[in-house]
Amino acid sequence: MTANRALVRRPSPRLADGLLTHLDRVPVDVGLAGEQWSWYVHALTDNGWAAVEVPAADDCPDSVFVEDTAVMIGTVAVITRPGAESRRLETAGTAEVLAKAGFDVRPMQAGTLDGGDVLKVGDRVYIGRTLRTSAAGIAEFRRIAEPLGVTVIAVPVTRVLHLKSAVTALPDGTFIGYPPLVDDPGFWPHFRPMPEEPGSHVVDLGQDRLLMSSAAPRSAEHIAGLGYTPVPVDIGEFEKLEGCVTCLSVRLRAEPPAPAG
Ligand code: CIR
Repeated sequence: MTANRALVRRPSPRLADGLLTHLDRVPVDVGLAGEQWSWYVHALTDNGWAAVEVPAADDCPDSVFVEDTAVMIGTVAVITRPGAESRRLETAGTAEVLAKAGFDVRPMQAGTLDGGDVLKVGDRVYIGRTLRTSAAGIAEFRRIAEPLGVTVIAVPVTRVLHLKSAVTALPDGTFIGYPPLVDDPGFWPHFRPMPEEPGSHVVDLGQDRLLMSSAAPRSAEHIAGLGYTPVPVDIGEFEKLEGCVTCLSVRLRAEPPAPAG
């Protein structure tokens, strides 16, 4: 297993039935979503991330949002218990791929937690307490993760679906978000406001390159002004379902030990 791989999962033909919490339903073009997914995967591979496909889960409308099913802490893969019952079936496929790749797979046994609520910055792991992630889920995650050397910090989130729908971080540790959707901007050390809602989500591709939604050109310009290279990608069909750039992949940065024998 080489480093710099990313899990992705092809959209279900039932994508348009995906869950909505804060947005009104608008028609989703499933064909266009498939193309956008390919562009997203290309943006990863063009920037040095080999894509590892989790087999598609055609009966699970939200399965493309693979981030919600696993959280990586080095070579440990915490398999989540998604807050929406309809999404629980999605985790088995992710767990299987990660186990086969040699990661130490640890399924959560209690509470609920979505990967979209987990923001890792160095050895700190911020977890959104949301409609999807319960107090018991945070406690369970803490039980699994803290012995691995990280500190878990819980953050109440009320205005968006997941913590990372509101706040993500630049490689230098600056937190970014769109203030009307951030519960308490003052909570975050070094908070930098972004001028557009989709501008609050970045995926660190390494080498100062940041994957972002093409729906946030002014935020991209702002981020470019900080010395980073934005990599814009059109994920409009997924944004209609409360998805963002983070939720379409899980980056695997650590290399699991080679199997014995
Ligand atoms: C859901 O409500 O579960 C999906 N429609 C969207 C999930 C987006 N996931 C994420 O941001 N991590």
